[in-house]
Amino acid sequence: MQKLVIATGNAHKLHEISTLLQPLGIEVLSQSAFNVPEAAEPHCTFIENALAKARHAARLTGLPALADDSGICVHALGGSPGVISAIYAGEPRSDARNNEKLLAAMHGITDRRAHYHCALVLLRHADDPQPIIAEGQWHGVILETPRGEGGFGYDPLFLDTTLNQTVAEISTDNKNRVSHRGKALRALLEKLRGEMS
Ligand code: ITT
Repeated sequence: MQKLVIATGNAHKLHEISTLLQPLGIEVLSQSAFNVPEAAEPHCTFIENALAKARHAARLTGLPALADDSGICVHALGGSPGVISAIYAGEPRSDARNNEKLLAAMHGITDRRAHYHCALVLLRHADDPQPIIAEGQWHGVILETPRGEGGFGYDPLFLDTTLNQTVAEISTDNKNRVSHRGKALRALLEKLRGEMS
């Protein structure tokens, strides 16, 4: 595989995934370079939505495609916002309003445990019957006030209790070392290598 389309419209995800794929020598292309419009994400599981996005991009570009569907799952909220993390506070999407809504929903809740989940699907072509699938999780807690300027989404509220830093306080490289996306991508690459050997 020489070229790979990253099936996302999220520039932060694209940056994290491209950084992780850099050592492989694959030409990583953004779906926006092909004017691929946003895919529908009607499903209630991360993995189904990731498959839908990868298939959409592979079909429209004629190239292998890798999609990421991810979100934050808060234990005390029964796993919410989950698959609707990007639009938790409605359209137009806004990280600031999503964070405010999450803080309001967790007002007075002492169990602050949460995890990020990432599902990755790689399709060699649109009708690939054997998608390469990998998932990863990152456990932490939701703070009561945001901290840090980096990252995106819920990163200023998500504290890694081992590092004692929010994700918005760490670099992309450090995030990729421990994140849900980093874990999923390393697992995916392991499967890809196994297949090519
Ligand atoms: P694409 O569908 O185009 O990939 P998206 O942002 O809409 O972009 P998702 O539907 O997978 O992607 O929603 C992911 C949302 O989950 C994202 O917008 C954030 O709100 C949250 N999220 C996922 N991973 C995150 C991370 O590493 N840091 C912060 N928030 C994250």
